[in-house]
This record gives sequence, structure tokens and C-alpha cells, in this order.
Amino acid sequence: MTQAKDEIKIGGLGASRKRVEDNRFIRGKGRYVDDIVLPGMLHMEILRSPLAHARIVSIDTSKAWAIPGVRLVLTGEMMATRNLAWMPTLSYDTQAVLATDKVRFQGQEVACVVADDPYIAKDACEAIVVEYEALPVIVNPTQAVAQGAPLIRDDKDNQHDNVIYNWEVGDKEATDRAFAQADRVSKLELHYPRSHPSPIECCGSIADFDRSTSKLTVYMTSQAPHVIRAAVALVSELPEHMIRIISPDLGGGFGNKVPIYPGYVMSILASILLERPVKWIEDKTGNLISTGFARDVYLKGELALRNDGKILGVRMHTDADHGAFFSDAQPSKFKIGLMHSAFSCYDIPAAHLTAQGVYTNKAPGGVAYRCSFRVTEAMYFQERMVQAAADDLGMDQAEFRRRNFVRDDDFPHRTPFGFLTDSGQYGKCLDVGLEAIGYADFLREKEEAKKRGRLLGIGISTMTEPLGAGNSREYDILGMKMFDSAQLRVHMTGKAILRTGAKTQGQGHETTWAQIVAHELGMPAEDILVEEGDTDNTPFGLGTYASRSTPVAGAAVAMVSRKIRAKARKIAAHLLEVSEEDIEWELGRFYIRSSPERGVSIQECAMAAYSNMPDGMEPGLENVAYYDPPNLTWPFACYIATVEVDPVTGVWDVLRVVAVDDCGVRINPMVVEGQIMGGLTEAYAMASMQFITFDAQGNCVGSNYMDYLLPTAWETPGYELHEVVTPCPHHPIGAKGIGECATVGGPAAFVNAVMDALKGTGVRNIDMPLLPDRVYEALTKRHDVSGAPPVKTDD
Ligand code: MCN
Ligand code: CUM
Repeated sequence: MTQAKDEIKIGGLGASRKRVEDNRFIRGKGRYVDDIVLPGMLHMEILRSPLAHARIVSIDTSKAWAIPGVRLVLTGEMMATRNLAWMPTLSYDTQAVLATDKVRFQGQEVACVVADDPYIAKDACEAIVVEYEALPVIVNPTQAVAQGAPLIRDDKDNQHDNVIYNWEVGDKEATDRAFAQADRVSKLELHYPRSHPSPIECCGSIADFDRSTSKLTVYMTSQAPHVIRAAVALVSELPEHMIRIISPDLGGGFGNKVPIYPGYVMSILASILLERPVKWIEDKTGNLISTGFARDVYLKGELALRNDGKILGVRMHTDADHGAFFSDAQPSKFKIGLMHSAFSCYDIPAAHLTAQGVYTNKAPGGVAYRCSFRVTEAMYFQERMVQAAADDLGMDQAEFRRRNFVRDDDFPHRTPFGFLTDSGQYGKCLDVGLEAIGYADFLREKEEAKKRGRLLGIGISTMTEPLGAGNSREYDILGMKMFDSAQLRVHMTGKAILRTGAKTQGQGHETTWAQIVAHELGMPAEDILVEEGDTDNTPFGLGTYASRSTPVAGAAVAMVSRKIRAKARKIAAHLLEVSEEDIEWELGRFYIRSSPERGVSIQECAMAAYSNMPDGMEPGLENVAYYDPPNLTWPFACYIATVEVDPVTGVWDVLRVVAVDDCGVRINPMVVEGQIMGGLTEAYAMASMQFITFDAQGNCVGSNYMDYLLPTAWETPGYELHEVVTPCPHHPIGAKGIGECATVGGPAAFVNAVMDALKGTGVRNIDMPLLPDRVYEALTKRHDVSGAPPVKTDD
């Protein structure tokens, strides 16, 4: 007799199953792009521009060609003969693969060398002589739109200034009316500085074109291999079925590995020209100065307030610095990503957002780094504005939020900018957080401390964020609709292989997807192998970013499992010799309703699918599901930090951090907690120490880990995690995304805490990172401190 399975024991939903991928990672057995060595493989290195804006007068490659072991030297001029000097970006712009006319940012790709080993290639790059004629440099949006500003994109026919777009959303008239009725208006100006995902593994690719089969195989650090395959097919004129993109193990992505970079394109062309595999591995500085920047957005925000604390309306204007090419990977419709998800957790009658995007002489970027398309900026701006408004009204931070929250019985709720949120318990999350931090006690302690000259502060950040694009009606990238997929093949002996269109970079999909199958089919999670990242062997999907894997691919995993179960039910009826209607399901087992002791396990059904199927049934137990979600998922988070600021030095220490996350049903609580802790650490890093900016000449300050700091265990504060569960009403297992919540909501908690400590000094804002000298300047000079470039440098 078979028995229903204990879900936690078999590693199903809610089991804190150890991550199966860690078996190989902690043994040093991960297989990353750079671990792959192909016969006859050559190595590519890139020569980058030292200047931020300059005309290229000449490039002399003769000395490089003369170095023994050099196989190919590519310049923009040579790329142009193949129509590949420029490539399309994921935001309908163009980006130089190798510069032809001008260089437009420091670190831009100017030439590349392919050689027998990477050292020869590097030496040969240094032997290339480039003559530049320097041009005036633009490093911020104000300079970009100033009278007489040099035109950065003179390569584009209809581009007469440095503006990329003007975009707006919301109801201007209604918002104007709300402001006219307001008792007071609270204003704030902020800059969310550039930051960088800086995964441990940089970007890289190995292109392997085989002339005999006409097949192009590319091993690539990509979070979205299927999108890359389609893009390569469209640009290269190679047929799509002859392109195979393989993303092996990734040493973190964090958004850095979504876009298409020139290095990938050059390695592909080099392999086609040389008919040899060509490997390109970016170095750390190359990674930091040229790929995958995030943020760099300015905000002018206004809240229309009633004296009782009700927010009547919100106005936001953002200026986004996109660098020299508009290369954001984001849904086509939304020029400033999902910035308009701001204020979604608050019940605000009217809102209007305008956005302008500009070119500057900086590396392209914007949307990357745990952001779900600019949601990171949206929530930072939101929560800084909310704190400033509460202070302006003289109201308690927590009470002001509570008064404006969307209530539990108000769902579905239309947000001020038009999204539809469907579930949440915002007040409860806040209560859990306040209770955990001991809010009232801390406020008393703070007042006491103040009398003795100590500056304590508490910062709250509450937000709901949209994770998991699509639906496909509204979300597409370059016309590719956003949905995802899963394919499940159950073998004869009841073991299975699951493949999805997503691509894990460290999030643990190999562990958690198997748990969804275990939940749906009652097979032990350890019997399910999960594979992702090889476009030849996985169903089409849009990849992993915007925390879309659980909301979309994860849903597809549940749906394909249900298809398998439906077929297994027919087989069970056949085995039990009853009609299908008489069959009941419990975890891992079908049984006869009228005699529950007579049943068959899912494994027995699997065996029968290959050995004893009913007459007329197609053999095998295999299926695929494509999933187009009806809506985004809307997790909620409440992060609270307490700090102490040293008034003598401006140094601030984190005392405690409390996090309350509601990501719906948790597949693997341990993995979720890992996501939250990692995200909070990134939030703390951005708030406190990460500094990547530019001087007036466009030199990137922060191009190495001496200047751009990653927090170690030593600096990282401890976190106290709490959970609230509001299942997602439309997701098959009730899950919402979690991968970015803490990075998105975290920064405002830290900054708000420091600003709270400075309350009463008249300082409204210090831009991130809150370096001690900035805090000190604000404290002593009693003015706001901006972190916008250009920074002063010593020379
Ligand atoms: N999960 C869960 N229960 C939920 C939600 C999620 O158990 N209710 C699990 C999932 O099964 C998955 C993990 O948590 O194993 C993250 O799931 P999800 O929120 O769906 O996010 P994605 O898998 O789509 O990951 C993307 C997200 C993004 S966009 C960035 S950026 C980021 C992040 O994940 N990059 C990361 N977290 C990262 N973590 C690591 N280690 N490395 C990165 O590069
Ligand atoms: Cu925008 S970083 Mo994640 O979405 O890959």
C-alpha cells in the first residue's frame, strides 16, 4: 500500500532544503565560463579608451599584428565592413561595438586583439597606438541639456541635442488640483548615484563557430540566454536554430549579465573569422567601468499634504543619466522603467511623473543591479519623501505611513500611477517590525541620548514593489513578449528532469524548482534534476531578472507539474481499473475514492507510462508549459534600521536592522532569507560606502575595489528577519518574488536612520553614499550634501 508523503520530508513547499548547487560550489567544482577550455581556443582582450569624449584621429595596429601569437586585431573600421561597428541595444538605441568616429566614455571599447594566450593579447593591446583629439565632456544631466553642450551622439541622424526621451505618466490635472487643495507641500531633491552590481565573476564569453556544421555555440555569462539567441539571430543573419547559447554556472549576475555587451559580439565575430573558439573574460576594472551600471537618477519630488497627515497627491520629476548609449534592458513601453511603481503601497488619489533621459560621456547603463527596472530608485525616492513629509508635518514616521497605507480590504487596488496591486497586509508588517525593534523604547532612548550629546536615529522603509514581468500584454523586450516556460520529463523509474527558460545566477533555482515539483507531484525533490541556461535544451523564456523567475518560470513549473499529474491520473485509473472520476489525489498518490487503501504512487504511474499505458494513450510522461502571468506580483517589505552617528567624525554605526518581508508563500524559507540578507547587505553598501562617480574630465572614480567598496562580514550588520505571508492570489502556489526586495527597500531605511539622527539641524538630505565626510559636512555646515558628479579630485 502506498502512502501520502510528508511534504517537508520530501523537500516540498516550505522545506528549508539545503541548496543542491552548493555541493559543487563549495567544492570548487562549479563550471563557469572561464573554466571551459575548448580545443584550439584563442583569447581576446579589449583596448579601452582612456578619455571620456574624443575624436579618433587614427589607430595604428601594425605593432600589435607583429607580435608573435597574435591572430587578429579588430578595430571599428574593420567591424564596419561587416556592418557590426554598431549594434542595436535592448532599448531601441544603437551602441558602438568598437568605436569608429569618437569615443564617448572612459573605458569604451576601441580595439581588440585575439591571440594564443590572454597575456599576448593584453600586450598587443598596449602596442596599439591611438591618436585622440579630446572633446568637452559631459558628466551629468544639467551639463547635458545646457546651452551649447557638445552633441554626444552625432552619429545619429535626427539627434540634435543630448536628450533621449521625455516621458510622463499619471494625471497632471488631478495632481495639480490636489496640490491646490493641500495644506502644505513637502519637497525633496535627491540623487541616486551610480552603483554597480559587481558580481564576483565578471562578464565573458567563448564563441565557437564551426564552419563544417555552420553552428555557432556561445558560452556566455547571460541571465537571459534565449533573448541573446534571438538577438544574435537578428543581428548576425545566422539562422536561430544554428545558434546555441549556453550560460553555465554564473558567479552572480545581479543584473550585470542581462544586457548585450560589445565583448560578446567581438568574440563571436572573431570566432567566425578565425574558425576557432575565442574566449573573452572581462577583468574587474573592465567590468566596473564599462558594463552594467545602475541608477544615476535625479529626483525632484513633491507631496501635497493635509495637516492630518493624509497625502493628497505626488509629483515627481526624474532626470536619468544613461551614459553614452541608451542600452537599458527594460520593458519597451516604459522609458524610465517602472519608476512609476513609486507610492504603490500608499493610497494617494493623484500622481504625476515626468522623466527625462539624457546622454552623457559615461558608460551606458541605468537598469541593472537588483532593480526590477528602476524600482530601486522609485522606492528610495518614495521612502525618503515620505520621511521628509512626516518630519515637515511634525508627525511620527510610523503613524504617517500607517495613515496612508492601502488597507487590507482595499484590494485589488489601483495605484496612483495605474498599476493594479492585489494583496498585502501592510499595517501588519509595519506592526511586526515596530514591535521587533522596540519602537517606543528606542524613541525614548534616543531622546535620553540626545541630552548627553549622542545622536541616535531610526529609519523606516516600507514598500510594495512590482516583481515578475509580464503579463505579455504590457511587457516586452524588443517586441519579445514577457512570459516563461518549464519542461518536465518524468523517467520510467520516477526520477525527473526539469528545464526552464530562466537562468539562475546564485538564487538557488536548482533547489527551489524541484521543491515546486515535489509539492505538485509528491516526488522527493532529490529525484528531480533542474537544468537551465542551454538554449538547445531548454524551452524559450525571457530569463532571470526583475525577480521574475518565481512569479513566471516558477508558475510554469507548477503548471507543467499539473499537466503531468493530469496524465498520471489517467494512468492511475487504468492501473486501478476504475474510471478517472473515481480517482482522488493526495501528495504522491492516487487512490480510489470509495476504497482509499487501494492506490498507486506517482512513481508507479511513471513506470506504467513507459510499460503499461492504457490503450490509445500516447506513451511517456513529459510536458511543457508556457506561463503568461495575469499580473505582476507585489511583495511587501518593512525594513527598520537604528544607527548612532558620531558628531565628531560623521561616522555612523548600525545598531540594529529588522526586516519584515511578505513574499507570499515561501518555497524555501532558507533561500528566501538568504536573498533578504544578501539584499540588505547590498543596500547597506550603497547607503554607506559604495562610491562610483566621475570627475569633470569624465574619469571614472571607483574603477577598482580600493575605491568601490564591497562590505565584508566585518562591516556587515546583523539582521533580524521576520515574515508575514499574504499569498499571491493569481500565482499557482501563491508565491511572490523576493530576489530584489531588500536591495530595493533597504537603502532608504539606512539613510532615513542617519537623517533621523540629524533631525533638527535643518539638513534635509545627504546623497548616498553617506560617507563620514558628507555626514560631517552636513552636521557642521548645516546644509544638504549632494553626491552628484563631477566630484572634486586632488589634482
Ligand atoms: N523564492 C522562494 N519563495 C518565494 C520567492 C522566491 O523560495 N516566495 C526563492 C526562489 O525559488 C529562488 C529565489 O528565492 O530560488 C529568488 O527567487 P525570485 O524572487 O523569483 O528571483 P529570481 O530567481 O528571478 O532572481 C532574480 C533576482 C534578481 S533580478 C537579482 S538582480 C538578483 C537576485 O535575484 N541577483 C542575484 N538575487 C541574487 N542572488 C544571488 N545569489 N545572485 C544573484 O546574482
Ligand atoms: Cu535589474 S537587476 Mo535583476 O533584475 O537582474
